[in-house]
Amino acid sequence: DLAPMRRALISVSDKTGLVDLGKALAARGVELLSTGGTSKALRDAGLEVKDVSEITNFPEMMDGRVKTLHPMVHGGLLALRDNGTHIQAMQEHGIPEIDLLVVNLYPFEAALARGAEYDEMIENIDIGGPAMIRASAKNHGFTTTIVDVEDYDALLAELEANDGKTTYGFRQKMAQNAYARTAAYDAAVSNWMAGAAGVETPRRRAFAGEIKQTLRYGENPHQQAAFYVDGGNRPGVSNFEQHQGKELSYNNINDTDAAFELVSEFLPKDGPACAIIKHANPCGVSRGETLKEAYQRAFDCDRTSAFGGIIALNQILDAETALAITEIFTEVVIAPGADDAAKEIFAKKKNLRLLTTPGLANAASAGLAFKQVSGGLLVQDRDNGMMTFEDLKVVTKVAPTQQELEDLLFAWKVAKHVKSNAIVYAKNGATVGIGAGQMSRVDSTRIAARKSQDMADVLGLKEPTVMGSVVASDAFFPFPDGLLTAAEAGATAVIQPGGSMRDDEVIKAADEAGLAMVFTGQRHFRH
Ligand code: 93A
Repeated sequence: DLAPMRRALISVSDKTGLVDLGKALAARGVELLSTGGTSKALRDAGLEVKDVSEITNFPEMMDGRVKTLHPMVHGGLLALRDNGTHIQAMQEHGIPEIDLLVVNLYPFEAALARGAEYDEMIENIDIGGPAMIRASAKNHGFTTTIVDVEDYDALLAELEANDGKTTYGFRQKMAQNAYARTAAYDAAVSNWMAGAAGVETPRRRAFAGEIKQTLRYGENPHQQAAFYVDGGNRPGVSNFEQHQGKELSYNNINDTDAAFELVSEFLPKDGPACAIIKHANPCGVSRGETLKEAYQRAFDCDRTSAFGGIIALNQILDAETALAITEIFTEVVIAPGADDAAKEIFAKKKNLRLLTTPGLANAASAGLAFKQVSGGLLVQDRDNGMMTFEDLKVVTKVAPTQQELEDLLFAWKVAKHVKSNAIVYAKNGATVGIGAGQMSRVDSTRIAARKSQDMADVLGLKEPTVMGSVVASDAFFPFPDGLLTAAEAGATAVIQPGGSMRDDEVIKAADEAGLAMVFTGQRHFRH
């Protein structure tokens, strides 16, 4: 059993809660040791503090680069209190035992977020802090290591409940958190350096995450799950504000991410857009003169599948759109804001979750995407491929009309967010048939057309909406069959990457069917 805590070393960059903590510890008779800025803050609050430099007999030097890196400090953190030779060494050198370490690190991540210059980034790499954290955490049999301001209260509660001591379980838990913190810190440094040095595929890569939410379960109820965020500031599912409704589930988060990333392809300045997602695939995407129209046309692509879907909007949710959305059951709505009238309408639907984000995500931004495979991670650049009119190459005798061109690019953007094999029919800025996740491209082409026929039946239309549409294929048509299926369904123009061995055959078939076709030269597989 340990003696009650007698000495704490506190060295923090983020001074939040520092004075209260210092006072509470002092009130328990805990002696405070500290570094420059931290000492000053504690002293200014009227507390008695000993400077680390008094113990090391060295001044803080080299702009603070060397302040706690000393055996007088590390000996006190690392010494085993039940080991004769360790105790002897402490006595011989007058090393004070440190029972509690409270450290938070130089704000490297904050410097990264504000885009600081190289030299400033370097100065924000904390060396002494992580060294102490790792030493103290190793010695958790005897020392307590606190690295998060949010744990100050838990520490004080622990001392209160245990006569001024901490339990082994508490110290162990804090040590685990401490190592995750230094790992995340070094991951941030290493990933920043990979970018700064232009290392494209670093031999080693560090990953880290911080819990945002424990989840009731994973993809299925027998799977445990939690949501970890990497501290990035990309607007979206990692930094939404939830206004109402139950907690998000694992599948909700996955689908909401898919919905928001898709709708973020459509800049607000180009007009309202809406995406409805089911099981990570869109079942309707549309632009509109108004947000309500965008929603309704997205809904009309596949009303059956849209039930219980996730809706993403590229503009602030207004009352008329909110009203239209509440006509059926929807799991989640995510938008870059919602006005008060819209919030009032949603308030009546207790189960509907409304999430707002600080803006849209930048579809063109660089970043990494991870996929777990047995024993490792596949890492690639996120698919930020963008296509403009100028990039398209017309390969058929007939060229697309202006309206077709616009729809082709629209369908192409949607296809990028549909699981392969992806086929997307679109007309007048709205999808009219989506085929996703099939092993055969021809099947996706057929399924999408059949969905359009189904909707024509539901809406009481004479002909399926796919008549006179354009079609996008996420990868090339390896044979003419898929393309001909689309033509039979009623498509008049095609967008696809091209690059098949049989491009000639496919182009010939398109010409014979009177289709216009453009090649993008870029593929959008999504598996
Ligand atoms: O420059 S350091 O890497 N060298 C050190 O020896 C050292 N010791 C503590 N940074 C060091 N620290 C860090 O100083 C702590 O991790 C903490 O973030 C900060 C607190 O400094 P101050 O008390 O002067 O505000």
